[in-house]
Amino acid sequence: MGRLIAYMRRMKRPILIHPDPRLKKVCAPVPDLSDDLRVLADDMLETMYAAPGIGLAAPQIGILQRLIVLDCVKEEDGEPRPLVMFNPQIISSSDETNVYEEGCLSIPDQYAEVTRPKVVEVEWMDRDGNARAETFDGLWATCVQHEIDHLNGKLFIDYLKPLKRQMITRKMQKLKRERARA
Ligand code: K1U
Ligand code: ZN
Repeated sequence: MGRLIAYMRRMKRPILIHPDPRLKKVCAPVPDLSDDLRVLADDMLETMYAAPGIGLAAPQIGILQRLIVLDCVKEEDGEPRPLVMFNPQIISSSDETNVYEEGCLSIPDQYAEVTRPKVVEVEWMDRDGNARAETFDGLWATCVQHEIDHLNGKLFIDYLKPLKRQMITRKMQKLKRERARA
């Protein structure tokens, strides 16, 4: 696909809401980069910024491939830092942990504290096919772990006690019924 057509096809995609079997699947590695995959990554950034969110994983839009996007620059006047990661892998994690109140675009308006390693080193392939590695701390570390969990069929509510998880799941089932009726 030509660059112009790839750009013109950029669009926001609908985000799946939990519970959905596609959000529980282990995603397949991306074997080779293509223009279609670059369009997908751009669409995911568009979808993430519009939500608004600080991350998005391909299974959240029904694509079961190992691709995530993130931008944790929260300041209104901050320079955006969109990251596109194909086949991201955590290669080391700190013993020190961090507690963050997480949300999820597939579980709207529900937040809960999750404990994760404070610092992680991640390797991935970028939008241009280059191998990249970086150490992330704070919110960036939390977000990249949350997104990689999505690629393994894991949601932040899987870290919660069963009763709390069940309560949130029931709320989401109700939300989906209401949205289907509207
Ligand atoms: O993966 C997702 O569902 C996106 C999720 C990422 C995330 C949030 C918090 C902790 C870890 C990972 C979100 O972006 S939820 C929305 C959100 O956190 C937010 C939205 C607007 C401004 C700031 C944050
Ligand atoms: Zn999420």
